[in-house]
Amino acid sequence: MFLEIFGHLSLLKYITVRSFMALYTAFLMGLLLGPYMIRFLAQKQNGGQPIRLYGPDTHLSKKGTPTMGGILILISCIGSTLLWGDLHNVFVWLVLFVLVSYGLIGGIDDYLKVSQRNSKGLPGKIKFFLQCLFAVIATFIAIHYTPTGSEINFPFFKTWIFDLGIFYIIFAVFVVVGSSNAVNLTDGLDGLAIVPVMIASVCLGFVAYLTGHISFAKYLYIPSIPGTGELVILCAALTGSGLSFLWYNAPPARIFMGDIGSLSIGGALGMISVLTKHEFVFAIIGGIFVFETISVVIQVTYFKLTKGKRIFLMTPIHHHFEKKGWSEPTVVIRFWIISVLFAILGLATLKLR
Ligand code: 57M
Repeated sequence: MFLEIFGHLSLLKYITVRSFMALYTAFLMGLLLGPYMIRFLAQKQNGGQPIRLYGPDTHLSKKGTPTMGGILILISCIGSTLLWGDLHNVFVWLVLFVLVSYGLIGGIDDYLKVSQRNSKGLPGKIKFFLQCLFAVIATFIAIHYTPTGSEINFPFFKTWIFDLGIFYIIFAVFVVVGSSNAVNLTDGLDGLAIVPVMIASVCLGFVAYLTGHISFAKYLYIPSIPGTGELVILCAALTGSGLSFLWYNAPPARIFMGDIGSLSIGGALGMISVLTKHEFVFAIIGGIFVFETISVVIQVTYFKLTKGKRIFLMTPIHHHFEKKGWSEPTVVIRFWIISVLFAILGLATLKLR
């Protein structure tokens, strides 16, 4: 919005300047709104997030913690993006569309869980159907506006580029929906999901800057997609809002993000990877989300095949380590370390090709 009003100020033309401002604006918005939001949600929810009895005992002490803190992330991220972003950029609107639509799915799910005793929330099939529907709409438009719309690129191999045609939509929907659910599964300990989300957001912002810059893209042999540079502002806003959320989600958490946060942020990250044509690189950068999801797939498959036996003590895998006796902050900080290592590996693939 500021670009439209004060566009004559040359300083505002720089993506770097606006990204910097977007990060700090989102952080301050989230930080200032936080206490009001926590009080409001605690009053409305009267009992907070239901805690499952089947789980690590340490989680029972979390009873009463309000959920749906994702509202804080959405307000500060979207607000800051609208202030500092270029509102004529279709890529920014596509990611905002995923953020809001997935936020609505998660928000309804959370609301049902906290407002009705013993409610399991929105049925899984409806949630999945809506996630797919919104992802199809977003990727359909994305293909139209991206020069290499239906192509997939692989890390390490600069000549491996395949045009999937209309089938690319299936692949892109898998990425967006998969990312959304993977972040959701990861969000099970204080601070566990939001830090890897911020790390992925910074990395994808960097990728968006490179793909949006003709010379850098050519030099690195990565797709050149004019306009994706503007996504850096959104990534910066997401990082800023994530930092403010972490302020209150740091152990012992005063608030959880809820599905309204995890589904929407996960979907948005997936969508950014689709728009920048770096879906596989994102799978490396967000390796911790992939790792958590694979642990659940292995556990559930083995559980069904053996009629009740388990490979891990409990999944998603962070619970396995809790059950082994690691304290919650130990699990969380070690998973952060692994996230940083995945992120460095993911970024290294940009040059190693
Ligand atoms: C939601 N939600 C947290 C909070 C957060 C198929 C199956 C593996 C699905 C999986 C599942 O439902 N996962 C998605 C995970 C819940 O947090 C809420 O949910 C939001 C995210 N969607 O924002 O609102 C609990 O997580 C803890 N928490 C924190 N700090 C945070 O900042 O401590 C969350 C955020 C909160 C709080 O305790 O109540 C969750 O874990 O429920 N299911 C599971 O994750 C369950 N796994 C399971 O049943 N595994 C089985 C296999 C055979 C399926 C097994 O391995 O034996 C676990 N969930 C829980 N306890 N709570 C089991 C243990």
